[in-house]
Amino acid sequence: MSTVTTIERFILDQQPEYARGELTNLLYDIALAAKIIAHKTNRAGLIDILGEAGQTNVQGESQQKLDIYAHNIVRQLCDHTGRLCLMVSEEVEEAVPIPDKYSKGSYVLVFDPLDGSSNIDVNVSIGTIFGIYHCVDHERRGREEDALQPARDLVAAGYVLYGASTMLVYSTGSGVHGFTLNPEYGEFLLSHPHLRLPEPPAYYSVNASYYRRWSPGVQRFVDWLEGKEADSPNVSARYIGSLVADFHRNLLRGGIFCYPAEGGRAGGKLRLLYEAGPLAYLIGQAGGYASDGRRAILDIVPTHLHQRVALFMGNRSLVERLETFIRLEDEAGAAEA
Ligand code: AFP
Repeated sequence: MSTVTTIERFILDQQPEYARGELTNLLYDIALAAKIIAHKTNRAGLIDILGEAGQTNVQGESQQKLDIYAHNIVRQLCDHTGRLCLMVSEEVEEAVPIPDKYSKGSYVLVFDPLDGSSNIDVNVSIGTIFGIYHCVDHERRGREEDALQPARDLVAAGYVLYGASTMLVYSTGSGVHGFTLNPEYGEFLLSHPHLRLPEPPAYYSVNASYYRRWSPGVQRFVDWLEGKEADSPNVSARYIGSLVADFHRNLLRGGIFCYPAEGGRAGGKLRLLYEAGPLAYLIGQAGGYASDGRRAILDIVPTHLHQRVALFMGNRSLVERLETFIRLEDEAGAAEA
């Protein structure tokens, strides 16, 4: 009989001997939140029967938007355990403090509770993204400064994909490991140990309808991906418009995901702290690289919680080629002007 490895067992096995189990238990909390959110998102197709957000459903319950629901599940499962000193969520403007009645832990959780939620109504995969830092100041209760750390300092990061099946993929710095939720047991089972980006990469993912808004360097890079240059790579286009789903496919098949800056702005659409940072950490752990076009995402120190950033991530050879195009076209162009 083949061995079944549950996520609990795997996380525990990976815990170093000196550890007190705080991080291990925090990862369990997130896995539990993922199961509860998966249960809810699986029923999203029944929305016409159950009632839309803001309405009352047939059981007389008031419906919440699913991303608010997901935020509340994570917050409720994590705020009282004594493992966290602070949370930052895409859904809340300010950092979310740990209430004074609960003891303060030593980790910070940053998360996007339900990314791609505009895709729910059309039954497209969506996801949760999370990152975990050590808090900086152990004396005081959590403050914004505890969260404003570069992704290089993440202790762990991961995502949950609510797709044809629900998967939880995470890293604590020793590789990237994927677990698939077995709905019969209600348990995440190890299905994708030690994920590495395959070579050669198969796909590129970008919303090409924004082509005219990009800098010449990015345009030239996308032309190159599209096969318009003699040394173009043999990659095919795939874009879902749901970050976790696009990331997951490229992680398994190899490729590059791009969300460039537009119209001369420094940032793109995606957020540094709880989207780009955790995914950059994972892609690095899988042998790839993430950049804003000029520098590693892992090195960018956020100055505010909801900061946006241009994002290119995937197989290193493709991302480095993008950086070369930006250096040649954009930076040289700026020097001439
Ligand atoms: P929504 O949450 O509004 O669906 O946005 C999803 C997202 O933040 C991310 O998941 C996608 O990668 C990206 O936006 C897609 O953006 P475009 O629609 O501009 O291509």
